[in-house]
Amino acid sequence: MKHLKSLFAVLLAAFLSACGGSVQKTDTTQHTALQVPSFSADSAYAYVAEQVAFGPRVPNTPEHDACAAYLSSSLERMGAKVVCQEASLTAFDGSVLRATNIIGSFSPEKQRRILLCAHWDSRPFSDTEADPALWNTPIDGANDGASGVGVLLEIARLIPGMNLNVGVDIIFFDAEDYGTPEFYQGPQGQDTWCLGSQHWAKTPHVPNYKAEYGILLDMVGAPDALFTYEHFSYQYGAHLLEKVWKTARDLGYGRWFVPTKTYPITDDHYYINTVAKIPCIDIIHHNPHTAHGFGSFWHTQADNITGINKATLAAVGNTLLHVLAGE
Ligand code: AHN
Ligand code: ZN
Repeated sequence: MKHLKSLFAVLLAAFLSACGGSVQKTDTTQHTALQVPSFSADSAYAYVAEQVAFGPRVPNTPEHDACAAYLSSSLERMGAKVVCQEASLTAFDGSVLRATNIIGSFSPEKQRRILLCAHWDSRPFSDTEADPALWNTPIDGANDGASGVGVLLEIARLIPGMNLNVGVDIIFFDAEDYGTPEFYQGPQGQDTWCLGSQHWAKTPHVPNYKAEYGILLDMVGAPDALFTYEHFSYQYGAHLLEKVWKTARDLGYGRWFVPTKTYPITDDHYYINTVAKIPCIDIIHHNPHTAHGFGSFWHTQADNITGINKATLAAVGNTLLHVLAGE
């Protein structure tokens, strides 16, 4: 009898794990019994690799245009209503970039909305390389660009099964990483980074677009990524930062999400806060040991697929899924 009972328990456990493999109950310390699907790190990694396989996604190149088509069709396949916002944007050197912000909306009829975003372009320069011969070589941007988009594509895949109380808009911003290179000798312009988000913040895809808040992902793929309370995120969204970092810690991701305040970074979220007036935080890799404060791969040839870690993608993705489910 005792043996029969334990056999039954084993069979039951096997049955539950086979049938409930993609659904994970949150721990009982939370008051709401949320059903949150589990984020597939393999799937997110594949989305990163697929972007990188196009080659560098530098505006005005065929690789860039091919990736735009891949991103918009992916969002559509996942059930989003997709808008491609095209614009001609002027770069630091006066060149004109044909840029496309790609917006995927889930439950567009819902009033309460959350904005999730990342940039999808990759940098045309490797200007932090020691060797000047490499400065004009574009980067793969596996981390700087593709990692955030890969996490958001996996979230997009899962949203239709989640029965959320909020609508979600996922925006892939273009022309974030075309900012003035360190070696540039010409006149120094203002606001040369984040051209796609600056355009969207001034001219959103829906007139008077509002979201309750936004979360930007930037460089969320390195094994040793540290996510801290970046200054502008804290200034405009301290409460949201605390909620997201607490969610991460409760899920066991405290090794990545560290609640210490760090200096300001001009990233896409800056314009979403100051121009679109939507409180938006930045989950961005901070490294206190480099001169520029980012990972050592930053704007170098080392920013390729070998620097992408599935566990980091999962930490960020599962945290976002739990935040969304809690709204
Ligand atoms: C500046 O370096 C001014 N901003 C960093 C924004 C960035 C570049 N994020 C990724 N690449
Ligand atoms: Zn960059």
